[in-house]
Parts: sequence; C-alpha cells; structure tokens
Amino acid sequence: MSLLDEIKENVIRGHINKSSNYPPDLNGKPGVEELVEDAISQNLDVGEILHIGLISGMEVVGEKFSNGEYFVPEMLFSAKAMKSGLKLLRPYLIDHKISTLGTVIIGTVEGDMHDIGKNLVSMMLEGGGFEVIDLGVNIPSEKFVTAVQEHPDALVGMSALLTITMEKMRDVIDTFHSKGIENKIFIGGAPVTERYAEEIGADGYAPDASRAVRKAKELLSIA
Ligand code: B12
Repeated sequence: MSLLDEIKENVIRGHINKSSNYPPDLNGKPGVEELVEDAISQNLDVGEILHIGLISGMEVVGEKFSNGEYFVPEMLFSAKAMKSGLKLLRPYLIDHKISTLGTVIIGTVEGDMHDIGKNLVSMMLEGGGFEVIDLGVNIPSEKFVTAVQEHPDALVGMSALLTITMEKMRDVIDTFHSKGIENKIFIGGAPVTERYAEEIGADGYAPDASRAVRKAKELLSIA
C-alpha cells in the first residue's frame, strides 16, 4: 500500500496517531499524524497528501455514514484524524506573504459544527495572500453583521455542510440587505451549489478551497 493510501485508510479508520487506542486493532501503529509527517519528510506533493490522502479518506467516511455503516462517533474520530494531518500541512499551505490582498471574514453558519472544509478554505486564502478573520462554527447572522461593521471592506465567506443549515445563509444575506450592508458574499460546503448561491443572492460560490481563492480574487477584482 502506498503512503498516500495508508493516510487515506487511517482517516477512514479514524486512527490519529501511535498513542491513540482507537481503533483498538491499530493501537501502537502509526496513525494519520505520523504518516503525514513521513509523507512530508519524503517530499511528497502537499496537494497529493491533501487530496489523495486526507480528503478522499473523508469522502469514504461520508459514504459509510450515508449507508449506515458508520455513526457519529466513527465520523468524529475520522474528523480528528483528518485535522491532525491538516495541522501538519498548514505551514506548507500558507506561504507567508508580506502584504495582504484583502480581508476575508469566514464562518460556518448557525446550527452547523462542521469546520474542516472551512478551515481548509481559510488556510488556502491565507496562503493566497488574504488576511482571514475566522469566526468559527455555529455563527448567527448578528455575528457576521458585527464582523463586517469592524471590517467594512471585507469579503464574507459562509460555509454549511447540512441541507438544513444552508438555509441560514439566506438569513445572513437577508439580514445584510435589511441593514443596507453591501459586502460581497461567497459561499460553499458540500450541499451548496452555484445555482443555490444565485437563488439566495450570494455573489459567488466555489466547490473547493483552491477555487475559493480564485473566486475571492475575482470578487475583490484582484487580477
Ligand atoms: C466529518 C463530518 C462530521 C464531523 C464534523 C467535524 C468537524 N470538526 O468538522 C461531525 C462528527 C461532528 C459531524 C456531525 C454531523 N454530521 Co457530519 N459529516 C462529516 C463528513 C464525513 C465530512 C465533512 C468534511 O469535513 N469533508 C471534508 C472537507 C474538506 O470538505 P467540505 O467540508 O465539503 O469543504 C470543501 C468544499 O465544500 C468547500 N467549502 C467548504 N466551506 C466553504 C466555504 C466557502 C466560503 C467556500 C467558497 C468553499 C467552501 O471547500 C472545502 C475544501 O475543499 C460529511 C460527509 C461529506 N463527505 O461531506 C458528513 C455530513 C456533512 N454530516 C452529515 C450529518 C447528517 C451530520 C449530523 C447531523 C449527524 C448527527 N446525526 O448528529 C451532525 C451535525 C452536527 C452539526 N450540528 O453540525 C451529513 C449531512 C447530510 C445533509 N445533506 O444534511 C453528511 C453529508 C454525511 C452523510 N453522507 O450523510 N459530521
């Protein structure tokens, strides 16, 4: 099995590191943390570690949850394992730029606790030269309002992973309109589509973190 396949497998199994005793049969064996460290020290491409190792592992976890093979605890271990790998990739995804292209306020909408995708978008935006103000998860409309009042030129990014919480994006946009706030807004998250973005009046949508950077530049008219 290749190192990238091993990373993927350990995300699927939710095995964080050697000292983690979940799942019991992998106790004492290298987990996502050690395997990602290895991949980095072997100079494997960071994009491949991210996409072929970590993200594709998480896709399988989603499928297993959908078909009833996994429940929330399994998903949670996988999320922790994935985060431990992302933490190690962070310095490679963020190339420290001196001047910033602009500010992006980002948050996961109210009722939604998913933050892996949002964190990845934040990292890629920082790597792309933006200053990122990450509000966190479960963010109600008022918090987005306060944040744009503090950063009037910022682009606003909203993330939602649940079909029920994506409707909160519409609420934030409606609140902005009712208060005369004109900051540009872009949205993303697994259930979100370009069409949905248009329907709720968002200015943009991106399906993944690298296209989020391109979309942010486009919305802020940065060549
Ligand atoms: C990990 C996970 C969890 C973890 C989250 C941990 C964490 N800290 O994030 C935990 C265990 C907590 C969890 C809980 C739940 N989850 Co969950 N979860 C997932 C899972 C497996 C992976 C999500 C993920 O991290 N993907 C990897 C990242 C990299 O991808 P991403 O988030 O899509 O982000 C990318 C793009 O979408 C985009 N993007 C994301 N945000 C933004 C923002 C902007 C501005 C832009 C431009 C782009 C962008 O760029 C990102 C990077 O490329 C998904 C399945 C799936 N495949 O999506 C289910 C999934 C999202 N969960 C689901 C469900 C049902 C739940 C629960 C309701 C389960 C329950 N019964 O309790 C709870 C809800 C909790 C809550 N209130 O939020 C369902 C949602 C179904 C639906 N359509 O609504 C899914 C789809 C699983 C399934 N197949 O059924 N979950």
